[in-house]
Amino acid sequence: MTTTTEASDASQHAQASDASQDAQTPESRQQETFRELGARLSNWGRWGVEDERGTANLITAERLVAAGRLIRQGKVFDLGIPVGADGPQGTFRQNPLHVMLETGQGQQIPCGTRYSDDYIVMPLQSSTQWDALAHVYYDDRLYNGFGASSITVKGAARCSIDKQAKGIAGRAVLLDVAALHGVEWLAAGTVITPADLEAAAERQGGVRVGPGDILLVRTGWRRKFLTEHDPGAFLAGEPGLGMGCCEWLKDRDVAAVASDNWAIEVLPGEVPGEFLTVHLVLIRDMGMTLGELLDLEELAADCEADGVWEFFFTAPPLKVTGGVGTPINPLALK
Ligand code: UVW
Repeated sequence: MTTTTEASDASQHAQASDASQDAQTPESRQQETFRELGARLSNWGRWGVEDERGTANLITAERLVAAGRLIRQGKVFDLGIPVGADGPQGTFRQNPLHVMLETGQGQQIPCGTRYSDDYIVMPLQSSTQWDALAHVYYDDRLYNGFGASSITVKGAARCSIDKQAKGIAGRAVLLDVAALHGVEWLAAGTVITPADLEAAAERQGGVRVGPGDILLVRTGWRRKFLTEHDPGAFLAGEPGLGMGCCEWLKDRDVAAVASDNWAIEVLPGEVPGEFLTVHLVLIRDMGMTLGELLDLEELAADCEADGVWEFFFTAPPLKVTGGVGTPINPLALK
């Protein structure tokens, strides 16, 4: 249930957005703080005051049917990184720990039956993942105005990942920004701008990114890890989306964005002293779920070879009750 304060917060945010839109000029946009940008691009209230799915709502039945028609060649690409000890974590998150509970050895079961079982201990953010809409927030408000007190040690009562259980699946487009610039990977700190996204689309035959689409952005950062096997260098920074891309995504009504780096956004960020501001605007203000640590290498090579940069994409979240993220193994189907 939404409290009155929360509902009125959603509507105030929407009004602030309208007012701020009227006042914009190209010059003042460059000066915008992330709070102002967030207010201008806000989707609070757009799908109702109780909504916890955000831009996933843009994947309509009609768009899903059209996306299904993109499966023409029977090719399957799995975009998840291996879930195991050799992953890119090692600083504030650990790699998944996989432990065998049973190997079959020493079991005494009639008729000789033996079985193996296992379990896994992992941060939900340590492998290929979706961020839930409860993953980041500021000023004590989550997406759609829900209070930050809805996140406790028991999990997120609002905007948790299980609220996205019916998605995310639909038409996806890969934009290869590393290939656009002719490099194996972009350097850490490289800001991807709307002009880069436009130029990548142009280089890729003018592929269109439109309403309800899932956008995959390749920076080459996965290839860097596969080449160097250096979690420290992988996590020290990254190339990624700059703040300007938030408006580009909103203008196109993109449903979700995912990348081969660990935070989708450029790090260090564009404003010294600020951290994860693209996350804040996309997740908290626009209600957009972010996909991180995807392996886009095989898919990018195939798209380059056949010139087809659009496909059906599916990456169902685990229904972790109250979870603020989920491991996924996304599939791209052509
Ligand atoms: C943080 O780094 C906090 O989040 P993410 O895994 O979404 O990049």
